[in-house]
Amino acid sequence: MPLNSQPITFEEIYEKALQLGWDDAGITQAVIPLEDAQAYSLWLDEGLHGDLEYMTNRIRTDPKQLLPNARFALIFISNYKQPHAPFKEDTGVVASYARGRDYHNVHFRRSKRMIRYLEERSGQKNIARSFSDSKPIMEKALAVQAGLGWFGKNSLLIHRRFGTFVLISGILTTLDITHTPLRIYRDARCGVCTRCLDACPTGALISPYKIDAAKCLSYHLIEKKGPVQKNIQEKNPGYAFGCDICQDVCPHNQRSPCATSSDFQPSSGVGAYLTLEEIDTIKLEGTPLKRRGIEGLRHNLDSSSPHRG
Ligand code: B12
Ligand code: SF4
Ligand code: SF4
Repeated sequence: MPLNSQPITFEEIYEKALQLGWDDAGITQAVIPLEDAQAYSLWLDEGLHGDLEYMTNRIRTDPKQLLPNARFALIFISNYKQPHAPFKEDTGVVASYARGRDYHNVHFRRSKRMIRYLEERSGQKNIARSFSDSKPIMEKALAVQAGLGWFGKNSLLIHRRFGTFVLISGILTTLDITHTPLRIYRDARCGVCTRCLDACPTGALISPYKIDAAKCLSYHLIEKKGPVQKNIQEKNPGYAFGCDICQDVCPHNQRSPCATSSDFQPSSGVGAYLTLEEIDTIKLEGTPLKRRGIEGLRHNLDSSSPHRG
């Protein structure tokens, strides 16, 4: 039996999302806009995904392949902004998103509780499927459609309030949810600014809104196996894992608030800095660095040169 026979409203989901620890939420039809599907197709055709084989799974433009009869995508935002950590000699900087707990796990736990709530509230089972960088689906495109922000030239979602230092998660659902559509920011909003393109140390932002993944430090220090290529090593200004440069320079991040969730605080994970000396004793379990492993992090640290101004 449903908890309550009234139609489910987005307002109650929003309240629940804040209780579960998310910082914002939006709703949109479970459909990827044609322009995003086309931009993705072009990006693949140009080979800009590098060796990221998982990116060639074209079902990411069709959420109904993940959940047949999906009507809506609920999109949730976690602000993870951290105080700026300057580069230091003989020490590698960990990208802000990776200093605390692994967001995949954090979002999985929160989504499980949200789905249980939706099931109890509707009295129905098998009505939802969650994702957070864990399923083939275009998360930023859905977040834009849900009115949560817009695309920046650094190719990231710029959230209306929190800027780019946000992580996305979502739930597809077959339920009907009463809501008032939010304003959608589809148009380009960076104006003449090109700070992210100018600051990228590897030239990965090859043109506005377009990234060559295989040039991005994040690809080399997180995704790729084995030692870091020489030409990339030379351009790494001092990162041990990931890269924040195209976000650090963005004007939309200058006044946004730092994260309040304990999950994303450096004290709950590896923190902002790593050195070769501590690498064997560091606890990677439950943090994003687990993906790269000790050997990979050693390669990263070998490659991260101190900032040369
Ligand atoms: C593949 C991937 C990567 C790759 C490639 C990055 C990329 N931009 O695609 C690599 C390994 C390099 C990477 C790096 C990072 N990633 Co990543 N990554 C993804 C993943 C799995 C897919 C992204 C994707 O669909 N790419 C395909 C291309 C075609 O899409 P796109 O670049 O977004 O292009 C769109 C826009 O450019 C737009 N567009 C095109 N032309 C135009 C023109 C105009 C005028 C406009 C307005 C728009 C527009 O249309 C395109 C399609 O929507 C997502 C999770 C997910 N499932 O969505 C996370 C995700 C994008 N990553 C995330 C993060 C946090 C990062 C890093 C910051 C990590 C770090 N600190 O090191 C860096 C940032 C690098 C960067 N500048 O993008 C977050 C981003 C949150 C946000 N604020 O947007 C996501 C959403 C994960 C999550 N669940 O939170 N990532
Ligand atoms: S994360 Fe770093 S290397 Fe990748 S696009 Fe942004 S500035 Fe360039
Ligand atoms: S740095 Fe400038 S161009 Fe890049 S995303 Fe931010 S506002 Fe847009």
